[in-house]
Amino acid sequence: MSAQKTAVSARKTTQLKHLITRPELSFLMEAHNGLSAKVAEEAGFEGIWGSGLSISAALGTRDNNEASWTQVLEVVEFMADATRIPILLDGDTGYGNFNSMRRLVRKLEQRGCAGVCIEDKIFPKTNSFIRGNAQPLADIAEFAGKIRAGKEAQVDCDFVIVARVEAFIAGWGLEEALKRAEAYRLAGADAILMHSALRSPTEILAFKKEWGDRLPVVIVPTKYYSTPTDVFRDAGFATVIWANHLMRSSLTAMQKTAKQIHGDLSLLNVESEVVSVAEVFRIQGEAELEQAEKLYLPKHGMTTRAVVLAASRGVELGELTKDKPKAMVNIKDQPILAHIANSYRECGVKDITVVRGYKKEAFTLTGLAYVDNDAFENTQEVASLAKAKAALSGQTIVSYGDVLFKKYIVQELIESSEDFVVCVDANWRESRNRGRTADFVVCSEPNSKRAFLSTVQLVDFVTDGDRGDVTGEWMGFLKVSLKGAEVLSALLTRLEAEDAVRFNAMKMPDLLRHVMKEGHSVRVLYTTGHWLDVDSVDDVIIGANF
Ligand code: SPV
Ligand code: MG
Repeated sequence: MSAQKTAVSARKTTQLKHLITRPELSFLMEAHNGLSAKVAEEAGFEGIWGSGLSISAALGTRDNNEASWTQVLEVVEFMADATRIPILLDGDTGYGNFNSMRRLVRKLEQRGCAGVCIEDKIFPKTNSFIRGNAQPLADIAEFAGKIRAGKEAQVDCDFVIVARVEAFIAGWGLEEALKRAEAYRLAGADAILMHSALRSPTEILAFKKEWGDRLPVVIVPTKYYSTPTDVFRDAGFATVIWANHLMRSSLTAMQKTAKQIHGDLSLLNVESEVVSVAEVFRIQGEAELEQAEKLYLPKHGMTTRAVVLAASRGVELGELTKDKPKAMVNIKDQPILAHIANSYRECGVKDITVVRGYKKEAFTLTGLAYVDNDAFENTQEVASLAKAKAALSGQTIVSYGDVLFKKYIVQELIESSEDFVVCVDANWRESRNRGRTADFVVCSEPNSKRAFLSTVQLVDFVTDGDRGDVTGEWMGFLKVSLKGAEVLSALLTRLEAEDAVRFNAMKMPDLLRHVMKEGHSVRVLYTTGHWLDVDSVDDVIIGANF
């Protein structure tokens, strides 16, 4: 079910009543738990038969009321929760006398079950196909009282009570079947289920001929399965129940799979024979939960991904990057990229996509997703980011493969709620003094106690660090929210389509300028230090103490 409100459809009780009373033949498919109920619904069935045989079998018990009625109720509740179509529960004999029946009806209504079928046998019952002839039938007046009690107990006027006649099963013949059906009709039953264990439909056809249309008639052709459905349709039956076929087919599959795995001690021969776990997640409704998490979880509880741009060589490191890109140069016995990945992981960011380019075969770290910018020699950062567009599908932090950082920087980005957020180092003068090329920025206000309390916005990028209006240095981090990721993704597509040559020359500051030009504000988080842009051999040495 979607997290959004959906239109209220007819009550399940009303739906079931309609299925049983409409002129057109209807079909109920058996289910015995939430999963099989969903399977029945997805196949297109309009209603479910909560089979006593299948539910007891699935619970590993016999169809002799070994499972208590409240245990059955639990199963039915899962089935009702999992589906929108109505359930007619096989309520056996009503699990006791008229009083048990009253309570059963009320509880079924409370649990979202649309109707119940009770059979005129004695508690504890036995399945109709096991020594049917030897089965005693209930006293007609006692059973009629049970039906009346059930009908008077129901709160919802459309709750359906079906009276099941076992006269043919017990070998009593047509006259007894008609007498019982009539008594149950007079007691208020909504329909008659006429059961038969013959291989042909003779008994139920004979009954229907005599009975006419006094009440709708439901049938269960488990034994006379070879009868064409049109025979039932032409005879004017109301509903056909396919009573146990999901349980039986799953048993076939489970027996085969268990035997195969036990024999092989390997999964190789079964994997292609069973549904994927992805299919299991689909039917469980995992996608809805993902959507709901986006709607209801606070932002910091949201999964954040990272995209690390690491396509360039880093010529400024000379010999160090002859055989490997800068991101794979070691600092403290580990590649720079390993330090970056560890810092991200410590902040709970596990889904990390790295854009490779120069010497891509040198990226030997595992646990990272790689995408390639094979045109790295003729393109810039934005073209690399475009290669990772698929990763821009939720809150994402984009950063560089040569920037080391303390984890609080990432934590602050994760906790920020704005759609576009950048980190700016207010100690920018240090960079300027070291003569590095840096992305200096002008922000809506300089770092100060007041800035801490207000929301500072990015105004522009400049290359001249001596300009009077410079307030810091961009550290290469951009966080985009779910919405920001969508905007960025669309912008990348559009810019590339508009002018590929210009696009290929674009750096991240150019992209951020476009973001601002489109009317989106970019929030600035000030920090002071605690990051290192490795762009010289000296930095590699400094990094050892970072
Ligand atoms: C059931 O499905 O549990 C039924 C139908 O009651 S039958 O098994 O044919 O009795
Ligand atoms: Mg049954």
